Amino acid sequence: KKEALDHFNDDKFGMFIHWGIYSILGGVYKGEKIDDMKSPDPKDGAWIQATGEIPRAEYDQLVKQFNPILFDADEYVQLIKNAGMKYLVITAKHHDGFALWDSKVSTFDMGSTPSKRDLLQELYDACQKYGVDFGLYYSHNIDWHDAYDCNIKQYLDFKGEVWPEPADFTGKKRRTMGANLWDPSPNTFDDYLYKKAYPQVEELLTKFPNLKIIWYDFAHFLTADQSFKFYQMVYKLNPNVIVTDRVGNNFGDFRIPGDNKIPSIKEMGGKPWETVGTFNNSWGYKSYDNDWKSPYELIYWITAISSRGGNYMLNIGPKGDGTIPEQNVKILHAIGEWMSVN
Ligand code: FUL
Repeated sequence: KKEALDHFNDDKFGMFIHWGIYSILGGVYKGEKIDDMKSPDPKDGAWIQATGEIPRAEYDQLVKQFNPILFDADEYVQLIKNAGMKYLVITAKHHDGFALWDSKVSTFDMGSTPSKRDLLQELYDACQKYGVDFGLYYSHNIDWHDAYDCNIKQYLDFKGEVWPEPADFTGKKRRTMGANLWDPSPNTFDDYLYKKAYPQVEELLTKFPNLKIIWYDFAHFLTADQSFKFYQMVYKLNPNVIVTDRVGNNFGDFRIPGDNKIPSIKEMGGKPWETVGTFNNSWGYKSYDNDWKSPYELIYWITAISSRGGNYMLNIGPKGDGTIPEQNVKILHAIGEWMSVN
């Protein structure tokens, strides 16, 4: 583990990729821009199902439309390399529950799309070819497709409160989603864990022997036993894979301060850490979010973070067809130029 963590720490700069069936929508559903304040992450295109309260059966239809014929793994990895990035982490499964590979335990997956391609494998192979470290994001707790009601119930029981708390991510008070169980999954949480989440994590670790990172996220409703099991199974399957502390309950190998947050060194308590950041205000593709950070701002983030000893993982949200928004490409080229002389 120590070696794997030192290696990670030396990587310094990486690319986060949020990509899934939500990318087809680009933040727009039935002609409406879905961008209000009722979801915990209202600005995120990857949250469109929750923010837009799209029923699961309707959302499922996107699977049949996902056919990213323009995706070119080599182009992605070259872009990463040229920008001076050393690793990537891509969303194998985000909160909507869609698996970006052909999963044996779910039909809500790449295998049910019209595409015959194995996108994660293509990206993994390109990473091996160009010497870029490959990691996977996996939403282990939140799964709107197969575990939604239980997340809510668990939390209500636990805290005696509605979910989410009307906490304030953005400076504005937002509506609480507590009463709004928009389309609960009938699954028990144990069903979800044992029939979907644990087997899928195992699938991924087996499929990608040179995997470097499992990026678990958003463990707010997990018990310590559940977090530990998610942590331990990665270790047992491949002890060289490092895990985010968002696995929950103080487990994990490296720390993630809040999204888009530069922490003080003291806050990180001597552990390796990584800041994850957006280019605009969204993780998933959002067709109308043009609030791009400039290359200058991003160079500030890179230097501020690395001077504090952390890693910076900058996110792109590819479109449903597999192309990368033009502005991302331009800015990454500019960063690459700066990197090559510094
Ligand atoms: C958060 C998620 O809710 C966002 O959608 C995104 O994936 C970010 C990196 O982490 O917890």
